[in-house]
Amino acid sequence: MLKPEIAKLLNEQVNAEFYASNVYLQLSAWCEAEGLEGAALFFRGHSLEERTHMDKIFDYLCECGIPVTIGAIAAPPTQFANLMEVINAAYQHELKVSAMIKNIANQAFQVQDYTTFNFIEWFIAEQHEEEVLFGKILSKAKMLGFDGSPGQALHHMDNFLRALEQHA
Ligand code: OFO
Repeated sequence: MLKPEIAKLLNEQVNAEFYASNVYLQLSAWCEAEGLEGAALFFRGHSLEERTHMDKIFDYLCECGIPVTIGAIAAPPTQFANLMEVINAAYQHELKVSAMIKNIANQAFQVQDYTTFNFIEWFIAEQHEEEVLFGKILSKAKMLGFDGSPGQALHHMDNFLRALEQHA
């Protein structure tokens, strides 16, 4: 049986992953509207991935006999100056999620809930992967001297993001 505080954190994470999925869907919509098809594809893929994260936690709570509550999901940000701002927003968002996941691991460990601790380890590895991925994207932007302005670097970044999604 899950301790109520752990069940609460996991339920909050279900909603946070739902929000993350919407954040990426909105970023994808922004990119589509800007004609950045590669970036749109990349963020669309990420949106779907976040949805699978939500499912994973949802299933775990169901297995543990905890009724899941889906709350109101806040609207994600819609206004961005350029693709660089979009990439930075995504990276910052991932850092926030990493902190939430680490907090669950920490709390589970403290109350000796090793089943949840073991379950959440997958998410720790996943967040590490996400941070590495966004680090790679930021390095590419730096290499190209990309600051979000229109031009060749923007075209390269769009293609780079498309390639990342196609090889994911
Ligand atoms: Fe759910 O992994 Fe990113 O946020």
